[in-house]
Amino acid sequence: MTALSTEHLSALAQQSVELPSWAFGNSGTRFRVFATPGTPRDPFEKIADAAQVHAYTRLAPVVALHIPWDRVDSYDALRRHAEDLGVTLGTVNSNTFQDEDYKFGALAHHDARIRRKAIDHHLECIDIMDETGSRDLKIWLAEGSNYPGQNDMRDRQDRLQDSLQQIYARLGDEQRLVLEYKFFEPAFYHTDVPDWGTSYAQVSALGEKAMVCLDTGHHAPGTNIEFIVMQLLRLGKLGSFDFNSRFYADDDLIVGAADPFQLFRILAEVIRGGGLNNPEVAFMLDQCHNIEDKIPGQIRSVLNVQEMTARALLIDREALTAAQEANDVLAANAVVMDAFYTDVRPQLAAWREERGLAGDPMAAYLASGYQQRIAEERVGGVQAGWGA
Ligand code: PSV
Ligand code: MN
Ligand code: MN
Repeated sequence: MTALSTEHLSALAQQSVELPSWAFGNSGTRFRVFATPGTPRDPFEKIADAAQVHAYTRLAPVVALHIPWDRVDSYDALRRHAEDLGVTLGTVNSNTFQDEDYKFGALAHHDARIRRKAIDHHLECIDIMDETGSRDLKIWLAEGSNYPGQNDMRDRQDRLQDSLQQIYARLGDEQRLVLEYKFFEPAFYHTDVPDWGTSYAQVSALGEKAMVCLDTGHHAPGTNIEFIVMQLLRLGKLGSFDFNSRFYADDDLIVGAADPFQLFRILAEVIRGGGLNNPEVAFMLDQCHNIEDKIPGQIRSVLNVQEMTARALLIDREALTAAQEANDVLAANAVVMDAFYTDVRPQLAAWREERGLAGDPMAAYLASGYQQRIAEERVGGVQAGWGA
């Protein structure tokens, strides 16, 4: 078996995955939200749970917030609470999809009042970023139309650009805006930012502090996502990932669960393009745990990212280039598949123990008693914001 080298392990030691605060709240589908015992009752408890994931894996030192779901009286207090628990506050996600006013759009709306309200919401998010020390403002827009003729798609692009310019102008020197795309839902005919090309066109017109966010669940079946990763890294515009996995639509299931090979291929392109441990690229999870316990769900997720990164690091680049240059199709493919089929778990477990962690972080967490404690102490946990 090919083993991970010291160089590989030091790259893995630097890896950092950002956790979404909403993964710790109750969530579900439009049919039902099933409550999990021990669910956090406020953002402080969400951060405490996220800190558990980091404590057992040393992989997840940053927690992303969602406004207004994580609105608190004092962001400074939230920041200090996070730091006391060994984590920091990360990306601030805006929300223009749960307000009656946004039924027909927000940043692209034709009504100046509603557009102003949506822009102001983003300016408030940047005020919060100033207090939390967050670098990134993430914008996912639920905007579009359901029927041909319902809207003027071109006017909407122009208004979107104008709104984004106003938001961009408020960013501090060290802050960035990342624009997420999604091919459909909740709009079913046209979506204002449906693909990486549209996001790229919109953010390129803003400037250097605006980048694309790639959510792995937001593509049509069969899309070659690693190609998009390659292209955005090549263009210097890959600002962040929202990792999750999907079987059908925007399932938001555990990353690497539906298609570990796809995650491996994505991470191989990240490594090839210089994106691994590159501060330009934020590696976030965007997931919901509808029926499983949330903290173990997040532990499983970050370990999946770590394991697939380790396998991708094992690709013998020299052998691969040689096979490619010799047009040896099968040999080139075999180099990639050899790395993918290598079970790195025993070596990673031993390496964790060398670093003072439990070899099996999931088992260590489950044995810690934390889950039972929060189930007893917390009554009436909050919904993540999704679902019925
Ligand atoms: C909706 O599709 C969504 O899942 C987007 O991916 C956002 O990143 C997330 O919600 C949180 O707003
Ligand atoms: Mn997302
Ligand atoms: Mn999504």
